[in-house]
Amino acid sequence: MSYEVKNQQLKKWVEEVRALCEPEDVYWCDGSQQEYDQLCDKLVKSGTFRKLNEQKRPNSYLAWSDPIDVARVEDRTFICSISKQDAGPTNNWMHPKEMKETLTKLFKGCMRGRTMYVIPFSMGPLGSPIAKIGVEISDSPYVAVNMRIMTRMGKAVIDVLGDGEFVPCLHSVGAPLAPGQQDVPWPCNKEKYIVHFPEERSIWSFGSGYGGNALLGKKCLALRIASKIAKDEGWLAEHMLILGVESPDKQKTYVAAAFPSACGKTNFAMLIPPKSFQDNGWKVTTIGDDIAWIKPGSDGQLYAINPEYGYFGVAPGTSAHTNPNAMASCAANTIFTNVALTPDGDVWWEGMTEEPPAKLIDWQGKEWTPDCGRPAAHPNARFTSPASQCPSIDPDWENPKGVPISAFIFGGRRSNVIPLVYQSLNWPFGVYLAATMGSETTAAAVGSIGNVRRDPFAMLPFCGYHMADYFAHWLQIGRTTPVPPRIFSVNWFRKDANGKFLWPGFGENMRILKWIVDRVHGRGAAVESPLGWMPKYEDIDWTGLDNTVSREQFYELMSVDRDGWKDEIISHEELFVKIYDRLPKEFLHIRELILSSLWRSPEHWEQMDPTAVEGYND
Ligand code: O2Y
Ligand code: MN
Repeated sequence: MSYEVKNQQLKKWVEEVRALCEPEDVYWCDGSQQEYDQLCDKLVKSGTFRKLNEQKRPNSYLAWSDPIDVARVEDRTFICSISKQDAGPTNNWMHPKEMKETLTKLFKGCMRGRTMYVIPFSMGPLGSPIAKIGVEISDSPYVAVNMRIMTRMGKAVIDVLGDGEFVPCLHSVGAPLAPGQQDVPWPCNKEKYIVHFPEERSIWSFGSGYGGNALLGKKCLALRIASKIAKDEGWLAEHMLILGVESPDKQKTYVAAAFPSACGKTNFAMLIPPKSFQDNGWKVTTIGDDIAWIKPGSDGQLYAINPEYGYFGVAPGTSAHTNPNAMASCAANTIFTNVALTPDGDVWWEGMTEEPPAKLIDWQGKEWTPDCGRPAAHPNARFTSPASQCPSIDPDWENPKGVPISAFIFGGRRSNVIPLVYQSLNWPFGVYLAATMGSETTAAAVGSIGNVRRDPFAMLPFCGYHMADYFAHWLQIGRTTPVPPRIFSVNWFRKDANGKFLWPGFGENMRILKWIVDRVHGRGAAVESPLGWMPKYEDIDWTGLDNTVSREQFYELMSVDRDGWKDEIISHEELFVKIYDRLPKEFLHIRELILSSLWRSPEHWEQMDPTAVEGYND
């Protein structure tokens, strides 16, 4: 140990794990640059890393994983609460005692021939009252170096920890080495367990070295365990980006937004406003791209921090066109996983450039040409980059108090039914809309809502307890927060009858964001619809878009198709029935209220607001 550790609990746990896992040696990470460089050199020597061209990609490395270890494994992820009911029907469960017996057998001797790294980390700025400390023990140096980018990691954390509490996170790739046995570049085990003990607040992960399975601060601690802590303590741990909008008069408004995967979450977190908005003084800044911890402040507002320190961003589809801020973030000091290697020692992935390079080495180490019929990068290929390198990073991104949240935005990928944007009538309606959000897994047939995967709050794989209790917790936060943020629904993916996207693209999302910010400050006009408050065509700032979105197109994007909504409401039942035992009673009433609004005749609805245009009705 190169530094003093006073925490007896931590020393005792490290000793117990050493005795169980039988590593060759134990190394306490100090988090220094020198240590990082040495570990990267070790990973280059072992064949896990390839150093990239220093001119093109300074201080950066490429790793290719085993093809059986390329993504989070939801079917091997467990919430082992004492009672099965507390995990709820949307989580895998096993009794903690039984799971501990299973895991103890797997972990016995699992680190033989390897170094055991002790990785102290803070989720959130060091010493922030919102932050939490974890200690990951791992036999993977790849995990140690990734954790240094993704979290505040090392000796400074031990100093802040003192005698305090930490979340123990035990990880092994599950590939012990016999004496003299040659290691492989990506050790892992075909048997995998990603296990959470929510009452004990501990994590055990076995068999995978990849992403969310292995970097235990992210999905395991910051979402699954933290969501349970948050429920017990009265705050929120959410799968949300946080961004700031600065208006021409320098007013700053922060919003948090949840989207299921493949909905452009990172692009939204790092949004660059259209030129005309920039010229008028609008600016978007990034606090976080994936996770938000949100706590009530003494002034009655909710304050959010990004508990992470880096991005574990998906590479394919990211380009200077789709997300220049993400490209700048991974320009240096980055670990790439499962992308392709160019002949000049740089990286490439699908969508990075319009024209693919003539030849590459793909993520499986095979020669690749554009006509070979295989993707060059794995679809879940990633870059691990320091958040500080993002050009849009907000000056307050490390503010230990967090930033005040004025709005929550929930969105999915829906080709029909869900309007471009609407504001929920009040907090409980907003909780209902977030609880019933969903995304299409494949393109929907016109008029069908058959292939929608419900992903409440984008938290389905990340909630560490019963989903219905989570909804009740959100309702309770609304009751106890004097100034709750406004809640909005967005859908950038609505299509016309010919299957063409109606909204012109991600860059234009700023226009909707501006309306949301205007609503929050009580200056945005809106009309009442059966779902909530909606902008009229005139309420959106179209500056610089030259009629690209016609009035008719806008009202098609905004239309509330009554028959479609009746089907939509019926399909909410599928989720509600699944979690019926603990479903908040409010949801049944809200469902009835939406239905009754849909049943109201269009004529009546128009009468409610004489300025409402025909396009709002079907
Ligand atoms: O496959 C993985 O382990 C990465 S999953 C991931 C990474 C960054 C941000 N979000 C996610 C996610 O699955 O939501
Ligand atoms: Mn995520």
